Parts: sequence; structure tokens; C-alpha cells
Amino acid sequence: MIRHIDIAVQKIFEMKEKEPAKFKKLIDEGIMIGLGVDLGDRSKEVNTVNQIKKQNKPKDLEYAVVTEAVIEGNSDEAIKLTAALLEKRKDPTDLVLNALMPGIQTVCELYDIGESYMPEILLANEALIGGVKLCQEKIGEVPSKGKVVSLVIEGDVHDIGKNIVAAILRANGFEVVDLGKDVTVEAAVKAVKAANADLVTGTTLMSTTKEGLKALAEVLDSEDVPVACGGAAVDRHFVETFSNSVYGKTPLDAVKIAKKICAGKDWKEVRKELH
Ligand code: B12
Repeated sequence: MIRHIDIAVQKIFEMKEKEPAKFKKLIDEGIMIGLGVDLGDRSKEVNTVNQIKKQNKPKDLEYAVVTEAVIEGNSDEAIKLTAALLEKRKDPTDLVLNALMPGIQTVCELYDIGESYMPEILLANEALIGGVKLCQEKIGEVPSKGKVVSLVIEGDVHDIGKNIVAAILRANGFEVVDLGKDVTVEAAVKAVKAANADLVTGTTLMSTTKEGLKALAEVLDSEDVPVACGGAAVDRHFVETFSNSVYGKTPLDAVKIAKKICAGKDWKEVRKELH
């Protein structure tokens, strides 16, 4: 006899495979209920598709259509609209931060509530990259304010955020050596020495790989090159459990950190100042 509970268990295992975000939410809420925490109407509080889109939608309507093109994963449209705005002399850094980035932010938040899937995120990323590339071309070569090595740490392939950080650092006059994703500590140290870098930005999105940033910061301590750590898997509390590191949340934090480090401040001062 097939029992309802068996069907439910099977469904839950399917969800774990296919929709990890939804699965996590189910487990988290189950734990809270098990602990006797009244969730009340919280599930209804979870953002709807429209709320998420509204929250991330730029107020400027010309920017909003770029955001929408990224959400739709329409690279041609994102490139065409970005080019038109650059033609109108809009600031390229502002376009990356306030027109292109809200698009990828939206699809990722939609993913969290099970309303967007990986192929959509990857298409949105293509559209984002198309627009970012144009903005970078517009900024062109600027005198270098300092050298930054950017990477996603070993074991982690999530590079969308790292690419945005690298683009914003470049837009702000820093020379960026982009080592890509899944980078070992050894490879990073070699590149830092070869480039004579002032700073490393390390990204990680998984709890299983975040210790890699700690290992990197500790090894680079002897080279006197600090690591700005970011990405959804880390927070200030974690990053401040090890030395030679500064936590940053946004790409503009990376710029602030880079400016201070390249101005000769040491990581302890920068940490304090960013609090
Ligand atoms: C897209 C995505 C993928 C894509 C990645 C494509 C790519 N090229 O990056 C693919 C399909 C490859 C993927 C694979 C996996 N993924 Co995934 N993925 C995501 C997803 C949906 C979005 C991540 C993203 O790009 N966010 C948008 C960017 C812009 O945000 P960001 O990286 O945080 O960067 C921003 C800031 O953090 C900051 N920032 C970033 N770096 C730095 C650095 C510094 C110095 C500073 C100051 C700031 C800063 O600036 C950025 C812009 O604001 C998330 C869920 C989510 N909603 O976030 C899951 C998620 C990260 N993935 C997850 C998992 C588990 C996996 C897999 C293990 C799944 C599997 N079972 O195979 C694999 C991992 C493979 C591997 N070895 O890495 C989990 C991680 C859970 C955890 N905490 O450990 C998440 C959270 C999903 C979930 N809820 O379960 N994934």
C-alpha cells in the first residue's frame, strides 16, 4: 500500500535535487515549527515575483528597460539599450551598478523563491556581461590607481558577483588581474607575486568553500597583501575571525577598500574605518 507519507518523502527528495532553494526554505520553516516558533503569516510575507521586480526596478525608466532586458536574458536588447545610454553620455559605472546589476539581482532573488531557474540566471548573466563589456570599453584605459588580483576561491564556480566587482574596480581606475573561478591558494599567491599586487579580492558563495578565503588571507599575510573578502557565503563576523582580511558587502565596498589599501593604510585601519 502506498502511504501519503511515502509520496511526500519522494516529492521532498525530488525537490532537494531540482529546487534546492525551495527545499532549504521548507527545511528551515520545518525546523522553526518543530522548535515551536510561530511563523504566523510569514510565508505570505515572502516576496512575490512582482514585489521582487518592484524592489529592484530602477526609478529611472531608461535604466528600468535595461534591467528588464537583463531579467529576460535578452543580450541583444541589453547591449542595444546600454549602447544608446552610453551614447547619451550616461556614466558607465552608474549604468553597471544601477541598470545592469539590478537585473541579475532580480533573477537571483526569483530563484530563491523558486520562480526562476538556472538557465534563466545564466542567460541573464550573458546579457549582463554584454552590457558591462560596453561600459568597460567606454571607460577605456585610465591611469592605474593600484593593482588588484580578483578571484573566486578553490572549489567554487560562482563567478557572476566576482565579475561585477572586477568591472567596478576597473571602472574606478584599478588595474585588475582576473584569475577567474575555482582558484587555488597556490595559484593565487603565485599571481599576486608576479603582479606585485596591492590587494586581492576573494569571492565565495558556498559555506563549504569559505575557509579557502581564510587560508588565502593567512598565507598572503607574509607577503603583506591583504584580502578583501566578499560573496554571499561570508559576513563580517566570519571574515574578522582571521587576520589580513577586510569584509566587504558590495562592489563599491571593494572600491573603498582598494582606495584605502592603495593609499598606504594597513588592513587593520581599513577594517576599523569600514565599520
Ligand atoms: C547562479 C548560481 C549558480 C550557477 C553559477 C553560475 C556562475 N557562473 O556564477 C551554477 C549553476 C554553476 C551553480 C552551481 C552550484 N550552486 Co549555485 N547558485 C547560484 C545562485 C542562484 C546565484 C548566485 C549569484 O550569481 N548571485 C548574484 C551575484 C551578483 O551575487 P554575489 O556573487 O553574492 O556577488 C555580489 C556581492 O556578494 C558582492 N561581492 C561578490 N564578491 C565580492 C568580493 C568582495 C571583496 C566584495 C567587497 C564584494 C563582493 O558583489 C556582488 C554584486 O552585488 C545562488 C542562489 C542565490 N540566489 O544567490 C546559488 C547558490 C550560491 N548555489 C548553491 C549551490 C549549493 C550550488 C551547487 C553546489 C549546486 C549543485 N548541487 O551542484 C553548485 C556549485 C558548484 C561549485 N563547485 O561551485 C547554494 C550555496 C549554498 C551554500 N551556502 O553553500 C546557493 C546559495 C543556492 C541555495 N540556496 O542552495 N550555482
